[in-house]
Amino acid sequence: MSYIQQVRDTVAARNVGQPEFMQAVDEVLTTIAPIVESDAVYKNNAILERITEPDRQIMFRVPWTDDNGNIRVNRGYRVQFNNAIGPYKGGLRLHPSVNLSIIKFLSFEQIFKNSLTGLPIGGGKGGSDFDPKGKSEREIREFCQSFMTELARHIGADVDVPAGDIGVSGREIGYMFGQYKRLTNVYEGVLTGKGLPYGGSLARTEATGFGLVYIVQNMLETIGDGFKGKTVAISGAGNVAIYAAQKATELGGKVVTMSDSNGWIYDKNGINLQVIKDIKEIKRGRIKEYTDRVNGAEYHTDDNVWQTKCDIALPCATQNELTLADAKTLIKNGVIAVGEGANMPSTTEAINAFQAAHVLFMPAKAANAGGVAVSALEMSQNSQRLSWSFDKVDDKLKYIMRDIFDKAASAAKQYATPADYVAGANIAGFLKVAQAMIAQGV
Ligand code: NDP
Ligand code: 2IT
Repeated sequence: MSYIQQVRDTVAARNVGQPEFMQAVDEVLTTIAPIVESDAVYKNNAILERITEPDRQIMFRVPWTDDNGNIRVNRGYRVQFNNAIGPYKGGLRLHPSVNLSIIKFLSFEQIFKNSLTGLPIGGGKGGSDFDPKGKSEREIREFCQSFMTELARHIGADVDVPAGDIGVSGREIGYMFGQYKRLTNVYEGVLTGKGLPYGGSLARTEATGFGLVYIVQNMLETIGDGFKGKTVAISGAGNVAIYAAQKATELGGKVVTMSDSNGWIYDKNGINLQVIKDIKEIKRGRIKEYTDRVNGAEYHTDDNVWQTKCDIALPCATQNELTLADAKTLIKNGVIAVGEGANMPSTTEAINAFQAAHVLFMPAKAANAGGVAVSALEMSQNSQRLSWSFDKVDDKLKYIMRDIFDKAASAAKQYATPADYVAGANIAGFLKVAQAMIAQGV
């Protein structure tokens, strides 16, 4: 049995009932095989056994009281996966679907994504099965404070620096930052995605969506193309989706779909983002309201956005939201490029179908790395006690996305198949972390 297969079987036996985590591990192990099999140094140092086992997994009780005075209990998580190249870094997700498998897959992916950014950040992720939907401002604040009361003892500006993810935006980061400061009496860049008045970075809000569009544009340029004149389907209507839609539109694309967990909208004239921002960022409403405000727009609850004919597809909602059947529909409708704004939004079978059909495909670890990259720039600004202009951060983001593209493209060419950015991103991300782990001993 090959070393890779042996490790894969051990990881599967040790993590029973964690399908998302195994999906992420399988993809990485399969694609880095050429590297690992070409040099005994990885096996001799047990790099695969080590890189698939988190440094530590923290699970804790989060008690809070609702507006009716009932005591409620959620489960909190922080999985600190790997700090070979920097402090653990990665978001916090608040969603009822959160479990250990989901946090572990996200944390594992973060190792390679963060490595690709070229910045000194390790891999971590956390969150809770708390459902922010329909909660009052007071309930959100109390939950965040209770969550941080335990999390605070495990994090720090040079230890582990959480940020936002699904259900966690500037509001939640603010409450958590305030509680960390009260508990520790330390004013430090312990969280990123902070508000601008207290250490947040300009362009962090935009970074993931903008970065996604920058790297997809880089990928399209390899075939002499770009966003201009293209029809773009986007899923989700949260932080990543909104700023991906904004940049895609700025580059001349027409975004015709967005969605939330209840349904999706189609606007043949191109989505009006001011309306979306008002519904989602200000009123925290449902996407259905778009049709009340924009003439001619359609709202659907059957099927999903991938039924729409488009040139470019940007899944920006959640894991496994784009299946083999969706991929086949997109391919049949002539899709040219797919860029993953969400983490692991395409199933393994969907990715295989895109690659077999020679659709340009940029995987999440590369495609959505702009968010965490600007988080790392926020850490730099906090350490320097400076704040940079929007344009300075945005320029750095563009450069970083181009660099990630180059690294993934050249690793694909050298070790796998040209334009296989899945393999390229995994290999390039892995090499740096593996070298650091070997250098630092067992
Ligand atoms: P938000 O909470 O801002 O938005 C999430 C969006 O996706 C909402 O429209 C939400 O709809 C929808 N969604 C979430 N879960 C589901 C689900 N189970 N089924 C259907 N729709 C769902 O999150 P973000 O935009 O920050 O995150 C989106 C994706 O991008 C996630 O995969 C995240 O891990 C990834 N990502 C985020 C980064 C960031 O900087 N924020 C960085 C890199 C990746 P509803 O409101 O109805 O729940
Ligand atoms: O998945 C991700 O990269 C994020 N949610 C952002 C993490 C961060 O630390 O900014």
